[in-house]
Amino acid sequence: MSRLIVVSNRVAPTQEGRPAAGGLAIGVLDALKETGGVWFGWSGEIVGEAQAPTIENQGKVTYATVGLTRRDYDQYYRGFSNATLWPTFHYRTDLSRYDRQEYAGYLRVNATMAKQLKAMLQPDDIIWVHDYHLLPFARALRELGVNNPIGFFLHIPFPVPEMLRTVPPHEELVKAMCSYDVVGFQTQADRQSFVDYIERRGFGTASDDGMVHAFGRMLKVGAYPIGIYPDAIAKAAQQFADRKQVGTLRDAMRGRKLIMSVDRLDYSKGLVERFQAFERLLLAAPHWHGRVSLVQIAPPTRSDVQTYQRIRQTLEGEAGRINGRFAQLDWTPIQYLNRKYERNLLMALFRLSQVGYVTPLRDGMNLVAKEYVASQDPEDPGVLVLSQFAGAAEQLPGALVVNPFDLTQMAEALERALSMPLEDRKARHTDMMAQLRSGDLSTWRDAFLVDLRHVTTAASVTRKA
Ligand code: GDG
Repeated sequence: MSRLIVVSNRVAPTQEGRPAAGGLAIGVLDALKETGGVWFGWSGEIVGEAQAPTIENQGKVTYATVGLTRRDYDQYYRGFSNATLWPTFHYRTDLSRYDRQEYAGYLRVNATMAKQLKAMLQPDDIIWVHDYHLLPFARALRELGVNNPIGFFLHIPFPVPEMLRTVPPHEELVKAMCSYDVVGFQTQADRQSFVDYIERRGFGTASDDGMVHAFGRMLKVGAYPIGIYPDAIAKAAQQFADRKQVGTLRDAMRGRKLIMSVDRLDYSKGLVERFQAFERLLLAAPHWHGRVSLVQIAPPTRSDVQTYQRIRQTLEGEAGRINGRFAQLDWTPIQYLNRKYERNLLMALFRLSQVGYVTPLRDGMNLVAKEYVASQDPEDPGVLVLSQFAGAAEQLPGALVVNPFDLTQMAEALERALSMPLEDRKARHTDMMAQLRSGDLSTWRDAFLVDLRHVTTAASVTRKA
């Protein structure tokens, strides 16, 4: 069996078995631990100049990490990846900026990392590249003469063509994406946006078998919704229920209902709207005063990107304002916790709560929504309130699906979730667990890798013929 090489911007070696907060790190690590292979990418360190990768073996996984120079970090990571691509791909062109130097840095880092990886490659390696930082990575490898199969998975949404066109080098980026053999998206809608861009601009065509012919290449383009391991999460949620922190919250909540939200602190997650909709519930339904609290856990990320500093301030202001308006001596409506918690503890907190409140303005998938469902007690499950703009909404029909721009609708959904009869809650939970089991994390990984191996085999057969 050929070796699997996973490439992502940030490699997250486990510290005591725990990766960083963030869906990509969690998904990739769990997927790679079973198959074994190499994980190549940035170590998270800033260095004086580019060097050969540092190698570290942990079980079946070999971590190969490289540092970034300050200039690389500023231009490639903080700049083009997180101040241009991330906001635009999340439909926030108002927060997006474009700087030619930063784009040059983005291409340069992709080329440097491709060179560093090439030195480690064996002829039958299969390469799986992840996320928006590395859109041109396959092209950079191809320019170095690498002919191995290379697949790409985008964890975040792919915007509709009109939105994509606001990124000045859009054409070059899409052309570069066509150097992959398989390009995967979270949803059919994202896949369609990519195909629409190619077809409408006359760069190529898609056929019914999922293949796209564009820029003189043939690639498989598919939707591969990322999953979780629902039963492992259910078990962890149950096992961690007797942790001290869970007990403390349980005591504090006696006689009160709990709404739980967990997100990286990011403007795409709709946190401000979420707080405001909760405020609207308190305004419309005074019977909930003193009887329900929202716990929002939001560990800061990318805190050196300006837009992230701003969202943090706004949110602190909103939490303070709403609490100031409604709090009583023995009741704080919003508990806003700006720090990271142990993952299994989060699952136990989900299990303790009556409502999971997951309302991003845009999200590729949103693993928290899936984790919330998996963590519930099947005999007394909580209700998921979920944004229609999370990829997960395509797969969790048992959720109360809301438009996060409609604060009144969100407040109504909260009311409905808090008052839902047990039978209804159980039926929804059973439905969603079945979905989560049939589309778990290994389904995602295997479906992608089967396609990557298949396309490659087909291509080599064609070449030989
Ligand atoms: C990207 C896409 C896509 C959160 N806080 C803590 C913590 N987390 C964990 C959650 C969850 C993960 O981080 C977040 O994953 P999401 O999927 O919700 O969101 P992104 O980080 O934006 O992930 C997303 C994902 O990639 C996978 O493809 O679903 O759409 O944006 O697992 O539980 N973990 C710990 N402490 C925290 O405080 N340990």
